[in-house]
Amino acid sequence: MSVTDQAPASGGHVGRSLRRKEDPRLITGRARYIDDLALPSMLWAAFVRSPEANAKIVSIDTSAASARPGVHAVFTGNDLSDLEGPLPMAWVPPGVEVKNPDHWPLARESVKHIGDPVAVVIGEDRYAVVDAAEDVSVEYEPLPVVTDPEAALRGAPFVHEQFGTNEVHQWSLSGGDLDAGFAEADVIVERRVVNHRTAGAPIECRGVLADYRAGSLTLHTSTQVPHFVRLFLAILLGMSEERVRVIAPEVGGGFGSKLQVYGEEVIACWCSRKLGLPVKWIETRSENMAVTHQGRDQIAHVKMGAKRDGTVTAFHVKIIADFGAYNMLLTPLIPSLGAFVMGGCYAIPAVQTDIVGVFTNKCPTDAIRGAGRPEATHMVEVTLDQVAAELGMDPVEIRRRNFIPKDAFPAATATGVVYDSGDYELTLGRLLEHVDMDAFRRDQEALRAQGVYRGIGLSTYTEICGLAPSRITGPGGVGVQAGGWESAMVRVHNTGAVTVYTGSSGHGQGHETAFAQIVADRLGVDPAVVEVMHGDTGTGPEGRNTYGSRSLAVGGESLARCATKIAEKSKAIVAHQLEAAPEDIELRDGKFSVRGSPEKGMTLAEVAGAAYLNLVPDGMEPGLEETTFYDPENFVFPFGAHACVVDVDPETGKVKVVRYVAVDDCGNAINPLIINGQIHGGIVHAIGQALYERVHYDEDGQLVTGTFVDYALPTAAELPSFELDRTETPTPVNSLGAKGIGEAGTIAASAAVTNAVIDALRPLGVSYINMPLSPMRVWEAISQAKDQNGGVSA
Ligand code: MCN
Repeated sequence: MSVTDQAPASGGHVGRSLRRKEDPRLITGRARYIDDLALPSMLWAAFVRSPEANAKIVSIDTSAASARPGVHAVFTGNDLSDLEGPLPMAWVPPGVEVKNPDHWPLARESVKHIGDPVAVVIGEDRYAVVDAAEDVSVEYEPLPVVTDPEAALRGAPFVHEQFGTNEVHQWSLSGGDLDAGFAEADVIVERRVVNHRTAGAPIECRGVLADYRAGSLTLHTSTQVPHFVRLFLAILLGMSEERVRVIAPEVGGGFGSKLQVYGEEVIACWCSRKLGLPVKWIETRSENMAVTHQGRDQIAHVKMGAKRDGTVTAFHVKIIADFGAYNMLLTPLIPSLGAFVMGGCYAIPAVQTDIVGVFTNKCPTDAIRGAGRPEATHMVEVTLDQVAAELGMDPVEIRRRNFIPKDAFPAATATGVVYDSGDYELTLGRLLEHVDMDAFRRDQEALRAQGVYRGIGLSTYTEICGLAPSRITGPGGVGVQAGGWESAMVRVHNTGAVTVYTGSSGHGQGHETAFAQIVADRLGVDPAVVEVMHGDTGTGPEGRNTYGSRSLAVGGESLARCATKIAEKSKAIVAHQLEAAPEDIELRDGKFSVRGSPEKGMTLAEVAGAAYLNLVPDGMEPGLEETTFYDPENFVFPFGAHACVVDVDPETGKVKVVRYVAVDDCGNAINPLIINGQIHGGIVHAIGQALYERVHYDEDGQLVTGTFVDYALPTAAELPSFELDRTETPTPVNSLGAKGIGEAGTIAASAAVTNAVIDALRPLGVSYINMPLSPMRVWEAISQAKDQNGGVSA
């Protein structure tokens, strides 16, 4: 069942399930991705990448490659010595030492992971440059490799010798009296929770087309963050920022992996400037698997204490976070994002998260959908079920006992993070209307008698999104070197058509539709005549782009405020034209009309006509265009309750998801259809991690899962149709009352799947298991439990 088709109470466009405006071009092959773009005299780039996971570069011989027909140049790291600096890492938390080795776009003296680029070949033919790259002869002196983060923390070999350690940093967030919490606990549960490494795996791999001409640079790149890329290109290339334009055309998914400033972007621009011709590079899938940043990869030692009645008294988490070989844009920040919601939706009086970042000889990690919050949610939700089992309590009951009550909002957690709004009983209650637990337990019992091992798992989550408030994300807060606002510009044309510019940079989320709905309602027009422009730094104001489910709560609110400014100006113009008082003008049925005399009014087109004919009140500027920068006071905290039902085959260990029910609350809905799409994608992402996907390196640092044959992505064939429902608890943080939804499914689902598998396996003596719940891992856990006659397997 779904609430998606309910009409909104307001009668406007917001709250309606409009079909996405962008879809016709996307599904009829009319959209333009990087690989559809070509420029006259365009050259192609191919990279020479390290086959070694850790090695000194002894020599590079480019002569054979350079001599090939059509090759214009071969560059190595030393050729790029005029770059103004290495690739950026933008997290500088006050008082925390972060070891940050220079990370050059082309390796200079050594390589630190498989795929590290050592040279680039530029030539006329897309395929000939790949052949030529194979002719570049690189002599490496292999060095000892470390891939296991726990081993890396114990000592040598060191990924970066100069530090004499593999530890990147330590960071903690705590609140409440942990010792007292554990002292009053009747049970204490400790587990080792492994959240393995995953890939972003977008449909479109990365790609760039750089064009430097007449002192200006234009880069087309498949990115989530064109404004960040422009800033760092200007800095690294020593150019004035207004001479750099970055355009993200259609982006075929990012899932966090395109929230980055990548070396290939810098190199293509540098080469274009050097050679005076456009340069294009399209990433192969194998490259994407090896060198596009990956995510998760945390090992947590969790400890939760609770009283006999189920009240959780303390939660302590120690995380070892595998950062791979370098810090990328936000690498060390990612586990900290999880720490902000480590207490989940529970009133836990003492919570502490201690994070240690570690270098290993693997591809760097950074934000992948959820970025730290899926890991935290997994820790708290799985551990809570373990505590419930220890106490012989029902998983529903233990959650209810610990929920932050709805009248406590805005609610400060133990760590001082203030949750904006929530009603956790509401979403759980709604979930239980869909899932009859008593009936499920009876069926489960009956099925077991027939040899079917069915289990159910819950995940009641809250997350932190709407990544913004500068006071928290900026240098004075957690230390990202960027303000957290978002911009908007609304331009009403002479005819009343509207073009809006947003600094958010959507790449599959449906912004063009949802944002048009918001503006349409504030201006009394049809969303069809509202065009949403994004992803081009050459148009619209400065922007902060798309990640952290921020676009609606920050970018959408910015647009709403901007449209309200237009509406206010329109009212003043109408009042002037109709000789009424501005406060008597209301927007009603698509017209700015005089209250009480609906026949006396003007449409937006008529207002725009007056504004451009300068028929405006004395002292008012002509035209109908406004700009807004909006920086919220707080994050927003969506929440929900998910249930997963699985069948486990005890003979093979294969897990099948037979039912998935999700009740989410992202505040007021702008477009329920889009919300459902986001939740669908999010849940699949997490089920993928729980059951199938794992980036795996062997001990020598070789990537074992370099293709989609080895890295298994779930498809519709493996999954049931999801059952979605929604409640609406508005946030007081913004005027839309809306929170984010882009990552919620991913944040919630892996714990629900894992708890379901454990529930199914309990009769076989398995009480705990870590992801990925592959047939082999599950089968081993069952066998081990049989041998031990019941016990914990990890
Ligand atoms: N929305 C809504 N009502 C709400 C909340 C959201 O109608 N109350 C709509 C928004 O208007 C927007 C969409 O839902 O159209 C998602 O909005 P939001 O939650 O603000 O998230 P963002 O747009 O900032 O998207 C970022 C988020 C992240 S962080 C990742 S990663 C991710 C994701 O979105 N990557 C995606 N969803 C993705 N979807 C696609 N197709 N491709 C990706 O790469």
